[in-house]
Amino acid sequence: LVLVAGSILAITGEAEAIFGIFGGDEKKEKTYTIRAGIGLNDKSAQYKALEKWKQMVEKRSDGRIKMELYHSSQLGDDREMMEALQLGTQEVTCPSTAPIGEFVEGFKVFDLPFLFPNNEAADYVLDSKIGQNLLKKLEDEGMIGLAYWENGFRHLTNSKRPVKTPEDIKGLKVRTMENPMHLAAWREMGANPTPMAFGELFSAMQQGVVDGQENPWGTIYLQNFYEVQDYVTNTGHVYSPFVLMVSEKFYDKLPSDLQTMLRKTAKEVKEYQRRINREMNAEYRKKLKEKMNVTILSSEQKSAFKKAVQPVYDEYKEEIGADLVDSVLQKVEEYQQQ
Ligand code: TK8
Repeated sequence: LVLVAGSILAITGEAEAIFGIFGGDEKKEKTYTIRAGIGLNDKSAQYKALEKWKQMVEKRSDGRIKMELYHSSQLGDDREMMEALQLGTQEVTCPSTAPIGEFVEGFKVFDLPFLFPNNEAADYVLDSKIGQNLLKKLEDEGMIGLAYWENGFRHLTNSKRPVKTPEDIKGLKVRTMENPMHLAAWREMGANPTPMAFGELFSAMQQGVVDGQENPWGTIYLQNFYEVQDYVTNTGHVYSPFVLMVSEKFYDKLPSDLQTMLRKTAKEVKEYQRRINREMNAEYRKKLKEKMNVTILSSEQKSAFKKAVQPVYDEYKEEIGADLVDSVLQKVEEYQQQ
């Protein structure tokens, strides 16, 4: 009996395979290669999460998808990699939202200074309809947004002096991400900001082309920024989300089961990525005390920075979309009332 049942199963299996081939579903037989590139190095939470995603994707696609990972801007900087996704010459990248704002204006909303009071408020807004609708907008630009991962709260480092007040920032040459709103915020704080790709930053600091930069604790530590920067202040002036995205040109070639699997796994890994990123940021904040002069601001001291950047809200509200800005502010408020 067992034998009979076994051979019936075997026949059914074979029949299905033959059917599959003659059924014309050629896509199902094909294999695909994903080249995924990021700006941070292979010690980052971003890279560790990509490794996890690669494992999942290769396993769940039964080997139909193979993923190659590239870190440290090996495939280009955030903006260049997004352009490659548009052209279909690269399949996956995971930029900060700041450079995305140059492709889809609405993304600038998340880079408004001091928007999110903490990580959880960011999760609440990003994972809500508002965040998801913005991801959809990427499709008009040839990119499919899969999930929000996290870069994190950014803090100011510099090679000149401890920063305790906005006055201390006066005249500092600060590198910013490529987004005019970030430039405006640093101008309001009295700095002399310059936009620059992440891959050029270390040598720019080393050569004194810029005095400072801002990034999360993990990046400051793991990219060895402390070798060329003596001072860090926990400004926490903005929270940077990452967006894991895939080229629409590539995505459209995939059979629908693989499309669904990519979306699902990207969201599953999101939880892991955010968790280890937060753990790492906390750990490296401590470790940086051995490497740098660390200034921790009181909430009163922090208010002075908040006040200094307020004009950026009025300056950019229309450009971002007044309704969008209001709905995000309302959502943050809703989070705080919970
Ligand atoms: C990495 C960038 C980087 C960002 C920056 O590609 O440019 O400072 O924080 O992490 O997205």
